[in-house]
Amino acid sequence: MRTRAAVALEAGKPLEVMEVNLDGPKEGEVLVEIKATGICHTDEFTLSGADPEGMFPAILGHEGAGVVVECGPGVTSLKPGDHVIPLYTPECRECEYCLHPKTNLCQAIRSTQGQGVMPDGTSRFSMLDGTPILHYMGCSTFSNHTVLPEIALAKVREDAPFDKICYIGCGVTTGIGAVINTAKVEIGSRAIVFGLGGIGLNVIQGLRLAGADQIVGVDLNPDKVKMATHFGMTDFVNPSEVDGDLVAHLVDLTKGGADYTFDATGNVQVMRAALESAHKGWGESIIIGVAPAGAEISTRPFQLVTGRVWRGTAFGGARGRTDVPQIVDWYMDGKIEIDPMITHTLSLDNINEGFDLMHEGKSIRSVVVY
Ligand code: NAD
Ligand code: AHE
Ligand code: ZN
Repeated sequence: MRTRAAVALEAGKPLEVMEVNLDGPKEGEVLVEIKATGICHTDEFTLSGADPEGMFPAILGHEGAGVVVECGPGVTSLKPGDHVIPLYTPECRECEYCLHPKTNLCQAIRSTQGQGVMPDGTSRFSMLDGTPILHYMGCSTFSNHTVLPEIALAKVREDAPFDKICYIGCGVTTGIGAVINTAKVEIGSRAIVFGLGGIGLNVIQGLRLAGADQIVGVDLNPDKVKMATHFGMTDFVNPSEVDGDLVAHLVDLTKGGADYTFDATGNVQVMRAALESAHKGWGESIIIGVAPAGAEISTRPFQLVTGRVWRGTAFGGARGRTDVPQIVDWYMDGKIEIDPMITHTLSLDNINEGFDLMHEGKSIRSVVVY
């Protein structure tokens, strides 16, 4: 079939909206009509050329929601008409990782996914002249139609609005999951969240859900304060307004350091500050941000010797097929909020505006509605 997609032809260039060819689903695969997709900072990261796994031409996008159109041979858990959220972290329920209680990082298709192809080693997308186009994070939600493996789709309830629940495909689940699944924050905790964007705000709403007493937000952009306060931030720190050392200021503000700190910036200097503002003896720092190729984290080992813990999380530690339908229920039941964070709604033709808004710090989430 033919479909319309925003194609990343090369790093650092705007996406180009065009008609592309899409082959039907093969064994174990599913054709999905994408109804809406968010634009995550990770899409920008890959488009910028900073992603060691970035390859072009590719169809980016990994925060979508849509409807099953056709199932390939052997697909048993989905049927045409089902509402689904694509999963860049699949859940095969069979691999060593899925069977281990301590991780959500299903590895069943990770190597081909990283190469931009389906599990059989080929792409379903191509230009009208036949040139192959790569998939991205196994999702490619910047296309009106896409093909995914069955294990990379969460079936969700049909009364949930696509233009909101698409955000559960990455940002919402990553932020809330980092608190609930990865850090396992206890009631009464003190926490610091670095970066009050599409992920950091969801960390904040996760912290409120978990019953944290103090939620400090740190961002260079003061325009983020209003929204962060709405979601539960109790104190705001703008590093550019702190006299002297940021870490010392945060340790003082949290009466000795935070029980939990979260990096949602992708900046390795910020990651260090996050680790070092965690409480001596027990503070845990969770890295969520994705850092550019070649970037490395550092700290004095003494920081860890004296009891701080440095950890990371992908997709908030969520097992997508199991946990995503539940998070959709939380949204539909009013337990979590999504609507205020979707600050801009765009058409596919205007998708590059979403990247401009992100660069200008004017959006939290831009959502493309097909
Ligand atoms: P975003 O652009 O919406 O938000 C980033 C925020 O960080 C902005 O508010 C910005 O002002 C702030 N910021 C930037 N530099 C800062 C600094 N030095 N000090 C303080 N604040 C600073 O991005 P997002 O969509 O929220 O994504 C955040 C990060 O999380 C990105 O690196 C993204 O790639 C990553 N991410 C990781 C996962 C995962 O599974 N681990 C999932 C989604 C996103
Ligand atoms: N390709 C990058 C790493 C990118 C990365 O860390 N991705 C996160 C999800 S970000 C979603 O917005 C992730 O899930 N990582 C686990 C995985 O297996 O990719 C690089 O540095 O190579
Ligand atoms: Zn993302």
